[in-house]
Amino acid sequence: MSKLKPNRVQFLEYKPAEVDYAAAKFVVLPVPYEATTTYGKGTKNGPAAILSASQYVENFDEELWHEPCEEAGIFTGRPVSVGELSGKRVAGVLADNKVPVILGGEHSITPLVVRACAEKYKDLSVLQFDAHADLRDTYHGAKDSHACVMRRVLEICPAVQVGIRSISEEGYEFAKKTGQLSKIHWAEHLEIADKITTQLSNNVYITFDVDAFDPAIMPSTGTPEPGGLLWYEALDILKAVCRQKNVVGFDVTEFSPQKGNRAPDFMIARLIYKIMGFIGAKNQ
Ligand SMILES: [Mn+2]
Repeated sequence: MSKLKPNRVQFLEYKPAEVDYAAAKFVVLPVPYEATTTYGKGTKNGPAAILSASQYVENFDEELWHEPCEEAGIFTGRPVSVGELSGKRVAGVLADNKVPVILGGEHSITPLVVRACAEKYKDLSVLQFDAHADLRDTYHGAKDSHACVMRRVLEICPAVQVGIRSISEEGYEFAKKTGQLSKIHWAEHLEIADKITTQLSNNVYITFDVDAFDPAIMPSTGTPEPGGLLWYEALDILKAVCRQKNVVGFDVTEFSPQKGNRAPDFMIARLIYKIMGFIGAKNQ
């Protein structure tokens, strides 16, 4: 069993002394990493803002009619560096049969987590929520840029992309050539959740770039795009996937909190707890 120290601020209103790694199903790892963001900055402040907002999230889920945190257990570890993330940290959590929940930080951390998940779960696919296809091979000379995330992921396992409304010519040509185009669900013509689910394998990792949401409800992100998902649209897809598939881990990235606007912080805290509830509900 991994020996992780609890973070001072836990997800939801728990004190560090009240959480138990051994009994937890979900292990939250804050990764306040920011190196390649290109437009708005501040995603390194994302994890702390999410944890802070989560203190005010109601434990009881109004839709599931129970307290997911009481049934599954949530442990929040201390902030993790990218070096630790690419090392054994996620692998250790997976080896303990827990679901890693990664709080970004910029999106470029995702391939590191996907690689660890793919080593444990052979039949893995990735479900990406994002405004951007992120299919460039390099961006500003870097292969590990946040604009190349899904290109790196596709080197590891298949992926389905949802909410997309921005793609480079290079990314489009790549998607056309490789057949990935059929797995891109454009924001303007969002498929029903079941269509998306049929393209996924049984073991699924979810990467949720918060700019998938309409910037009207999610302005707190570095590269906002007009259009995009609303709250219930996102939940419908997540619910279907979590109920029909084995979701082995997930991340939420590119969240850059803005001073004076707390609604997006709270929405992301609730999004994370919703996903936990949907995953937990499946095993009842
Ligand atoms: Mn994006």
